[in-house]
Amino acid sequence: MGKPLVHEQSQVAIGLAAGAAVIASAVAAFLAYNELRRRGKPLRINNQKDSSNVEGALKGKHGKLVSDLLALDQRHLFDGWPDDGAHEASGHQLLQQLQHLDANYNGGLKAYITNAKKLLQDAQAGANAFQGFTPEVPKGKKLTYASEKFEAYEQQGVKAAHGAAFVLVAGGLGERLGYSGIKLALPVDSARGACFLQVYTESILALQQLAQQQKPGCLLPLAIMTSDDTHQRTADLLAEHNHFGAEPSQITLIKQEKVACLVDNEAHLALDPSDRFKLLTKPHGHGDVHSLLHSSGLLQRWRSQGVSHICFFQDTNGLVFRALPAALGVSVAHDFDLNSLAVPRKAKEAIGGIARLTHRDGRSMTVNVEYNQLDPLLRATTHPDGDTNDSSGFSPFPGNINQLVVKADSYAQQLERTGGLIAEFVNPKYADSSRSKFKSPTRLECMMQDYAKELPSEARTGFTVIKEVWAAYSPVKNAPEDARAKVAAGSPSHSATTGELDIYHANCRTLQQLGAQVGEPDQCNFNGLDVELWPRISWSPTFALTLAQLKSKMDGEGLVISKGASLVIEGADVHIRNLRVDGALRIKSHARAHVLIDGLTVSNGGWNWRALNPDKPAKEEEWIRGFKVCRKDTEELTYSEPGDYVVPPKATRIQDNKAKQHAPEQAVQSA
Ligand code: UGB
Repeated sequence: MGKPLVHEQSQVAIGLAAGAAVIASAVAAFLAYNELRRRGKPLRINNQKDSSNVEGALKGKHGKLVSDLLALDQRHLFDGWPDDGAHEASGHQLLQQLQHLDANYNGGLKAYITNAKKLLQDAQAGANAFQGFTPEVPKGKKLTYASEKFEAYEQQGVKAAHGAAFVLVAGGLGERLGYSGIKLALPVDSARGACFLQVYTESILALQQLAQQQKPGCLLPLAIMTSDDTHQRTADLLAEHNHFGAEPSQITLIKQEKVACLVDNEAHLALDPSDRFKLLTKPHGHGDVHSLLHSSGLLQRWRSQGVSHICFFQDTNGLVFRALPAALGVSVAHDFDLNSLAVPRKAKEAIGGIARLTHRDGRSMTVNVEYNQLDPLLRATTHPDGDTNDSSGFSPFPGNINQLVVKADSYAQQLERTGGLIAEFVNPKYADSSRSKFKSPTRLECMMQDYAKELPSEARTGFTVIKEVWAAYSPVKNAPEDARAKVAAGSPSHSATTGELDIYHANCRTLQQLGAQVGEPDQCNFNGLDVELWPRISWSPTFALTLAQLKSKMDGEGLVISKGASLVIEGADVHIRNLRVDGALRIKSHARAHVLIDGLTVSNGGWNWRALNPDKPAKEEEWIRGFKVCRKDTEELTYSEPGDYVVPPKATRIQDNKAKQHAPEQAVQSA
């Protein structure tokens, strides 16, 4: 069967265009070749007799790119190619990689190298990226976690959630953590054992269930930005777990491309020391997320589906959804185009500081000043002592935790204008005082939060500080050794150890606020870090995402958790009226199983978080935490069928008002 004519015509058109491009590129290559000859630049690509490889490359389909690269002083890429043709395939591999990098950077490699030269020169000269700006402490919304105000915003966020979409940036390598897998696959806590991607997806589904009360049937979309380092493993993790209960169509992976590494201030592209026909590349930073949402058409699709707000978050903050609904509420209440979540920040902590910057010319903006730029900026302007704590024990500049809520309409307009491109920076680690050598190759990067810098002055930008760091932020970023060094320098460790322990801490503190009696934490040392190990309480987002849900399902005053105890709750319709745990209890129930715990006491050997013995084998996830969990005894309450369950059964005879409210009316079964 013949192809439709229109298709054939377009193929011809493409063929003509391609032919023209080949001619144009050959002409360009020839002109570049002559230009180089005229300027006396040697075109020979090795120091031996032959230049045929570069000439071959110049004549081939990558000719234009090769001539551009030669003109950009990148001759070293072709130096030393053997002239016997033995490495033709490898040469081809390098040319293809160059072509790929060229195609995936706005303006191509020419723009990349030109931008890099400028930024590297500025960095070498120690140029101040905020020249002309004076920083001051900005004014924003400050919320006490679990206060009435917090809850009111949280409820407002829940009401608006039917218009929410989520974006998780997860292209980072996790090099600093020293973990070989993807960080999204790490367990958030060992008690429940669910990984970050599971907890994030379940949180969105829990919010979706609440949102469906406003808009029946709505599905909240999630985009995950991956990179070559994380893409396949993220896709596999989702596939292996049936997308953690989400509709596959709800989740879209958008892959960012890497950029070439640079070896020196002249922006020479870095070849892989183990393969001279391969360039070293690295991720370009989380700022790529904006151009990808634009170029993939996803943002437009979401808007046509009624998305009003987009919530951005990062790969390893297990507490992110404790504050995100309230931040959405703040955005809606104040009609913010951009709202950044923040927490109090320790001076020199490796999170950006939010500052209001006013330029000599009168312009001003409220933006993140990244941690490596804040100290020099303060020293050069208003704070001669630099980035220091004030009498509160924290820096006066709130810490950006990179959870952003943007209004979809103005975001789309902005991306239409800029293509989602974000200003880049370079951060080489120098090996010498004259800043002429790098310790290792660097690359250009861009940051998600710098979107704020691109906004017009009339944009409504704000930020929301959650006053208690423990309630909203504990990322998993640093390997044990670096974590110890951070603590020694007065900063939080942001380690796998604290990432887990802070979940228990937050849960215990929240339950205490509801009136529960919770045992004291144990004082432990894991991986050389002195830490507090609170009772190991963990619940799924389906059990409670918001404070209102937690209050409706948990009667704090009826809950007693002993020192060292463990409690894990999974299930949407579990209600706890009266429970005492001195040991380990795990409750797991079907979405349509109504479970009431009323008058249960659990006493058993429980679970123990034991510091690792360096001479005994352990899993990588355990090494980075410094402990393993020994489960001696567990009381398991599992309800895999829909129905009504009361535990212990005698609870059905309790005739007080609460019991009447919760006790099932029909069949009552025991566990
Ligand atoms: N990421 C990508 O998706 N692609 C990339 O190319 C790089 C990273 P890091 P960083 O936690 O609160 C940020 O490396 O950059 C993803 C803010 O800039 O963990 O040191 C990566 O997978 C800082 O202001 O963080 O610092 C991860 O999910 C502060 O907010 C995310 O981007 C700090 O995070 C962050 O990458 C923070």
